[in-house]
Amino acid sequence: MVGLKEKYKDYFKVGAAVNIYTVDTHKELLIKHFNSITCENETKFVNIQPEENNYEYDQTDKILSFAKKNNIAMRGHTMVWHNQTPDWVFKDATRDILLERMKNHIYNVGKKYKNDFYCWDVVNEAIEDKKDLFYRKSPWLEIIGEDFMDYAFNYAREVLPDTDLYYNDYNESEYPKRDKIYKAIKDMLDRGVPVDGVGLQCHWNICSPSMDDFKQAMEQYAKLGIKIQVTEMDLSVFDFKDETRLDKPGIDLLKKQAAIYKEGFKILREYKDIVDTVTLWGVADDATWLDDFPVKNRKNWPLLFDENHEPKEALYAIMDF
Ligand code: 9MR
Repeated sequence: MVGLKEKYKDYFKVGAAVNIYTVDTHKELLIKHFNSITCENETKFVNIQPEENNYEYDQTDKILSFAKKNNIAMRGHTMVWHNQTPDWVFKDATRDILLERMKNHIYNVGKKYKNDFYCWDVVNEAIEDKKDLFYRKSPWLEIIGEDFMDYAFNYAREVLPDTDLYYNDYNESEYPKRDKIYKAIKDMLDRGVPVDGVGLQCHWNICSPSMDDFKQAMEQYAKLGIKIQVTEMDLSVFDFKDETRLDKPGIDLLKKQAAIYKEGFKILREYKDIVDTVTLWGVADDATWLDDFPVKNRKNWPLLFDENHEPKEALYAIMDF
């Protein structure tokens, strides 16, 4: 079978999230099928700068050396987020102090991987899911104010003139969240803030989003006139509120999953001129964050390769065009 990256070479890069273990355990699949990788946790604030001015780059460097050796591009994830950010960042912070800490972090990590990462998720998940609020409540918003994203992108551009800078979020196809994501980016662009792309996480499940909604969302984001990446795609075999446990997924379920992947990739191919990369949030079903979310310790099968690293229906479905 031809590799995914080969099959999609005229469309977009195909990526996977990795960690320091899966670059060993999943290396055959990574090398054959993927030409972009994202660190699942290693490049987050708490991992990179757990204490002020104490930068830890060893884990990322291990993954980077794997990427370089195998000619795989790397995306950065993520600089400014409400999660996985150590407490010291917000401790006793005034607006000026927090902006200074933000700038230091972005400058340091940006500079370190300047020649290595082709893009960064500069800000992650800043838009609120609930209808009545626009921005998500977070210490970044509360301490700095609504212009915290402007600062983050401007700092990132200062240190990374040639790297694509992304705003990344989930529930990207849901209404009204997609209108809010669109508006937040559009307003930044109108203010001259350097946003090069929108990252759609695409943590989907067997029931949602509908592919009609996804298509409409793509149409809307395309109007921003910037690049689009799918940054964290996977497809849970359970509806979000469903707490069922299964020993293994039935063939019908896997077929349904494959059909959604097929349709999703078909839509993405239609936007190949602006879709830069489509990244899966993991490589194979033996290592997925969904085994612990939203139900703790429940097996899930959301990816394109099974627990034995064999292709699933879903893989064949997205290769069939
Ligand atoms: O997959 C990541 C998991 O290992 C971590 O425990 C979790 C902690 O917040 O973050 C997961 O990755 C998230 C990503 O960084 C941002 N979008 C949602 C992802 C899944 O939670």
